[in-house]
Amino acid sequence: MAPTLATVIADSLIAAGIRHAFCVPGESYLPLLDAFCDRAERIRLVTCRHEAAAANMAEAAGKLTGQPGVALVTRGPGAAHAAIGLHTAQQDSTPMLLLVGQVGDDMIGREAFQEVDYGQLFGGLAKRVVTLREPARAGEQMASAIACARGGRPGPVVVALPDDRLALPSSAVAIAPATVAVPAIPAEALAAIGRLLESAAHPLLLLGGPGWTAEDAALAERVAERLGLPVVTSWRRKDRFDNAHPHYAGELGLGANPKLVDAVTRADLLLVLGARLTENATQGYALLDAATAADRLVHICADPDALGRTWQPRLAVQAGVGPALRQLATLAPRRRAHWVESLAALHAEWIIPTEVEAGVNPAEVIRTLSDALPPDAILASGAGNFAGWLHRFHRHRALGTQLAPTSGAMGYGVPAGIAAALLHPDRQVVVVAGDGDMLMAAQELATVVHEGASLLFIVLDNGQYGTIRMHQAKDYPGRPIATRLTNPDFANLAWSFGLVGETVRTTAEFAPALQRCLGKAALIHVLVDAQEIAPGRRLADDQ
Ligand SMILES: Cc1ncc(C[n+]2csc(CCOP(=O)(O)OP(=O)(O)O)c2C)c(N)n1
Ligand SMILES: [Mg+2]
Repeated sequence: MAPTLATVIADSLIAAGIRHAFCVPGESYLPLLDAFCDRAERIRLVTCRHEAAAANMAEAAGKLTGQPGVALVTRGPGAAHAAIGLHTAQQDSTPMLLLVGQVGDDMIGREAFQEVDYGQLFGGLAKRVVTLREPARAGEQMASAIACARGGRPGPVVVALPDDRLALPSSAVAIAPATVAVPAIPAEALAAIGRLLESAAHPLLLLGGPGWTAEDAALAERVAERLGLPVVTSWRRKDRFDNAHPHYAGELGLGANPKLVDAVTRADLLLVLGARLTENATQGYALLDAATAADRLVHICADPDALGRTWQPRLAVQAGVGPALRQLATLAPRRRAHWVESLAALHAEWIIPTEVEAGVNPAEVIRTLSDALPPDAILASGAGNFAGWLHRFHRHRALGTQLAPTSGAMGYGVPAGIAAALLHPDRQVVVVAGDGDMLMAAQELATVVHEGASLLFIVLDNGQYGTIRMHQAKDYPGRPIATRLTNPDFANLAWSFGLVGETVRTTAEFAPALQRCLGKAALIHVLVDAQEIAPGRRLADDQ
């Protein structure tokens, strides 16, 4: 078939090394859908049941591959549904492309059927919004959009597709976008960091952010060992460092270990690598203040906008994670065994499973799961108090094993896990969801079966939007409202879609159920007592 603007788009994705795209089809972009017919061997088009899920799957694929994750959605309603994936890609700094239909140039501006101004709708979410209207420039614009999504601080790019242009013949060639080399730490700054590390008694290394490779994660271990540094990971970036490594001290985020927070507050040098200093990682911007930042913060980040954003560090360096780690590994070795061990001990104590007064113990469930999984298993979750057990008691052992939105988006874990299972059919994928979280995306159980994916869903069902209930109990005791939920029988729901379903009513029932479900497309419905609101904590009031 002769090349068209639409075929150049599909070929541009392939040229960039993208192997999966996630869609809900729409009549607004039929020529592009059609282009996938002849390219099925080179790029797999996954059919989803909701655009939020397609966008979340694309975001997860972006996280896992480092290439932009691609979602294709129809104009207007499809675009509006997909917005949540863009928000997560923005907050999580994930490269992503949203290819979205648009009304034809012949009628744009009349508020035609499903017309939306994407510049206005997505202006605050996307790094760039481009419209492909000139067939001869399609190759250039696609490579540029992909380069934009990957470059600097990665993020989402929206590509609008006017429907009267897509089938036009195109002379453009699909071109692979350039890879931009990330800067290294300038020699003077490296020497200054070396001096600060030399004189610090209680320094800490805080890891996070995008752009990590497996080699970087291995190098981070060498750097921590050589420089005598305890390691803390930023919120929902636990897979940047082996959680079983003797230098690992835990995660800074919502529900962080108070003793760890205290230790970070007391550290005389905070070496932040790759991470932005976000609200949740900094405990509501309370970890530092203007004076202490100027004194003890060293911030290395590829994104210049993250440097000096909230505090003015002693040293702020624009450098990529990989080059920075290679350079830090050349600094003079230092031993701080007591300091490292004391923080590791805090962490070891923190991950001892907490108790419950009633019902299944989610801490034991996660510990059992964590012990049973191979180190490369991928864990996906959305938002809710249930994630507190997952993040605290599961040990991530390798990079690319955590899919959790720093945007706090409910409904993320289900599609993210499905994307992971499709990208890595040889690895065990587990979605841990709350009852609220699960039903924001349960329609995608159909996608699991339709696409032949194999993954396990664990639903921690406490019959409520527990997080909000917890806040109500604290701020409005005795006045719960809008937080109680009436749920389906999740095991039966799973069976009805064609998955295996199990129900677990006691802690002891979980391990055998898990053994029966690993390696299959399955769901385990775990009934949790509504009063057990967080690890080791019951609701403050008794309603
Ligand atoms: C898309 C979205 N909507 C609403 C919220 C607000 N919110 C945060 S947690 C939560 C409740 C989560 O319920 P569930 O998944 O059952 O987990 P639980 O807290 O009960 O463990 C809500 C409504 C959100 N974070 N994201
Ligand atoms: Mg719940």
